[in-house]
Amino acid sequence: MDSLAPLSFDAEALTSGAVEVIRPVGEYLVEQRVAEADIEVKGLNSLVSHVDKTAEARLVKGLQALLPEAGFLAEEGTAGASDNARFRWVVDPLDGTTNLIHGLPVFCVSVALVDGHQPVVAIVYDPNRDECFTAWQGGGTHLNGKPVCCADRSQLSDALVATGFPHWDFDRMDDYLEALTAYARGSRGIRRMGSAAIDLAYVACGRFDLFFEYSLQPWDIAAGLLLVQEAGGITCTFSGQDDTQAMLSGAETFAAAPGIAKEGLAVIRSAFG
Ligand code: 2AM
Ligand code: CA
Repeated sequence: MDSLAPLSFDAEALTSGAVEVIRPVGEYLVEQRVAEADIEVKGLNSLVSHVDKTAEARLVKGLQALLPEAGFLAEEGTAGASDNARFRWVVDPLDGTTNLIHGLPVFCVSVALVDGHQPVVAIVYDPNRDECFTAWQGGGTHLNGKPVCCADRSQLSDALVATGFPHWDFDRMDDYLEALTAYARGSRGIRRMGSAAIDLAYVACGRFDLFFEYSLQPWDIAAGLLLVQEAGGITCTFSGQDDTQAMLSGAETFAAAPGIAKEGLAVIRSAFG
């Protein structure tokens, strides 16, 4: 159950402190080259290397010092799960691992602090473009310190749609392809970056108008959800539920600029319904 009690810390100051921890980790990522021999396979198309693990250990150490009472949910499991803590840092040390391994400069560090299931602080740092997206609850979304918001487009036909192709869970592939077909016909175009955190950050700053993907993990989307919410966008499940627990699971992620959310969600409902 999500807590409604006031936060026991200054969210803006905590965001600034977290950025100081995250930036050097992002810079570390761009310096890395990963040899094929160093890659471990966690599951189908789920790759990890010493880079992910080193980055995560550095993040956990730095974030732990900022808010000692908070637990962790981190992709590589560095700090262990801490289900009983009210606050948890949800950490993806390297979102876009496959891109980094292939030398494609599209990856980021994604960190959120969640209160129950609601993200209250979010940072997505793209070290390749030195773009730091931040948000804290009630404070709006910023890109390198400047306020940003979702696009003001009002028709799907003018929208740029982002998605992630299914890469390990193919159960809903037919529904997914139906949605992809409808967006290909009905929008300005479709992009696939390979980092859900960057996709959501781009919805938050108006570069993308809509993002959808299924079977993600909490660390892929926790920060990005708050970035979109604080930028005036809509976030929900494929059935349109604004349910923080369901959304944070990553099972179904839909995010859109407010003016096209209804039309965009109708496509998803029809395809996945
Ligand atoms: P990761 O790099 O942290 O694993 C996009 O589809 C999302 O799925 C990304 O946020 C990415 O997070 C995750 N993902 C895992 N394996 C992937 C793969 N083989 N291709 C693309 N994305 C993958
Ligand atoms: Ca990820």
